[in-house]
Amino acid sequence: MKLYFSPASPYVRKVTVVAHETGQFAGLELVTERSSPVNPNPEVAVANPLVKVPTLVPDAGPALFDSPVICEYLDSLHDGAKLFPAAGSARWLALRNQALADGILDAAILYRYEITLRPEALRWSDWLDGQMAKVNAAIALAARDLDAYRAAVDIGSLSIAVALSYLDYRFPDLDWQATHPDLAAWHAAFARRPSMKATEPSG
Ligand SMILES: N[C@@H](CCC(=O)N[C@@H](CS)C(=O)NCC(=O)O)C(=O)O
Repeated sequence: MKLYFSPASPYVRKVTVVAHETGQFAGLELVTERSSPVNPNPEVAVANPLVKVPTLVPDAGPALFDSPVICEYLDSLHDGAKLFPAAGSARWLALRNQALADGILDAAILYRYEITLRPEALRWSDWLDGQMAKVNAAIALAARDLDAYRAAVDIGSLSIAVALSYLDYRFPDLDWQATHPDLAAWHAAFARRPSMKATEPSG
């Protein structure tokens, strides 16, 4: 299986954490690609018209995107403990937490594109404030609901851990830990998992 990959992408990291947690990382051929809305990568575009990473090209069947779909696909391929709970309230909490974490990433990445890709004269501070308000509100919900998932290792908890790690990587001044010390302690412990250690971002 070929995975279009960027070592800095938190969405890619979700996929590689899932691959490590489920013992499938060695089966992935990582193809490092850079892409952005103003510089789309032509090789990724062949597999994914949205031209985003992660994109997975399985040995058979269509190319898969985006990260929730790839993660669930990988989880369907192994016989160990599942990262996507099969049914019931555990499933809905895990999927909600994945969406919450992906929402943090979506807002943080839009913020980053605004300050790195958009010409300085065209930058819009209200837009930046609006994106960061989403990030902060989503962290607050992750902190409020921590007791419901603190013992879980599933797609929801690992997505939240990856999103918080991305904030630490790209927005070190945000200091969400000061406002949410319990969440910070949980995240520090989760970040020591081998799957997280093996996928630390770079670039
Ligand atoms: N919803 C997608 C988001 C993926 C995404 O935005 N990836 C970024 C890299 S972090 C990307 O490829 N951006 C290129 C673009 O937006 O054109 C997912 O969960 O996979």
